[in-house]
Amino acid sequence: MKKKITLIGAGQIGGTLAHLIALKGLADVVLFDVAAGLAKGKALDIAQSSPVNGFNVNLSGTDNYQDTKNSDVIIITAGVPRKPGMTRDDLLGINLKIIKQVAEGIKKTSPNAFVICITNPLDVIVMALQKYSGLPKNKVVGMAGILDSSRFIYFLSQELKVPVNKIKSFVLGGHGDTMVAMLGSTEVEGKKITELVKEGKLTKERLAQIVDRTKKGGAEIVKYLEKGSAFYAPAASGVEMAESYLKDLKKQLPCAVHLNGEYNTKNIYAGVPVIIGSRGVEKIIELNLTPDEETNFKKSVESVKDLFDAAKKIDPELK
Ligand code: TXD
Repeated sequence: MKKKITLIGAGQIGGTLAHLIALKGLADVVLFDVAAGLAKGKALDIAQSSPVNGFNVNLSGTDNYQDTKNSDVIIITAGVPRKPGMTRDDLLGINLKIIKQVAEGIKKTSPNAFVICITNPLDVIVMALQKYSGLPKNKVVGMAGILDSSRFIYFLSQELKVPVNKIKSFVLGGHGDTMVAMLGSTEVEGKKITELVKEGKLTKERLAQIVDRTKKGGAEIVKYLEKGSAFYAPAASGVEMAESYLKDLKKQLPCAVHLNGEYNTKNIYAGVPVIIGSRGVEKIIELNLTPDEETNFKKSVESVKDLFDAAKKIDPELK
């Protein structure tokens, strides 16, 4: 039986998600958007490329939640992206209202879906989505860590002239300036990056610059594009999560998930390594953090908590 993925938001990321899912033949796609024409037009356009690329999935567009019912996966990008000079947090007010509408729309029509939220400010929006929808915490996750980790690995590969598949690393914590690059577990061709620094192959200063560029990776693209934000790498990251769920790949992926004591953190969403399989978030991997990583992770969680307090002021229902 063909699986069904609904994409709530048919904008830059939503359209790219639809195209990637179609090219991989992963599932039938329903593009949902309040701008119904955008959803219908993109669905039809991608469908018309199927003879060229040889994929065989159904694509449709709609602004009616009934058309999205019984989805296996829902990927949410509904919301507004940043403009130059804006922080992700500046999007809170408007995107909180939007995610409340989306939660209402999906909770009855797809109660068993694996829900991947991409809308910013990610950690607070995904937490609000879970609260508004009441869907199981292990089935409502945020996409950010895969994107941040991918940016970090790419920058390292450019610096060290090493293929990206020879570098292992990930970024944890909130999807913001406080995100934590896990240097203690970063390996380049099997060697710890701290060894490369000792051997003088990479200076501490240069490594710090690369970490900083990763934190600002989104803003760098927003500056170039002027209108809109990154969408190819975010879409690729969302598809990796959907695929691990649909094919029960049990991949270990950095995702924003509900913590209930793990990493000494309770009742907040933050980016940590998890196993994604057919039951959703199947396991939260608890790493031994270096003292630096521990301090930075705590700071990152604090910033998510502060922003969630702001969200509760906007909508007391989130209490
Ligand atoms: O790593 C990450 N999580 C981030 C997330 C990476 C990049 C971008 N990030 C955020 O994703 C970005 O800050 C935005 O909040 C979302 C979506 O970014 P995108 O670039 O796709 O924005 P677009 O192109 O504006 O698309 C948003 C669509 C647009 O077509 C609107 O009409 C639609 O959302 N929209 C809605 N759809 C459904 N329901 C409602 N209420 C709604 N409101 C707007």
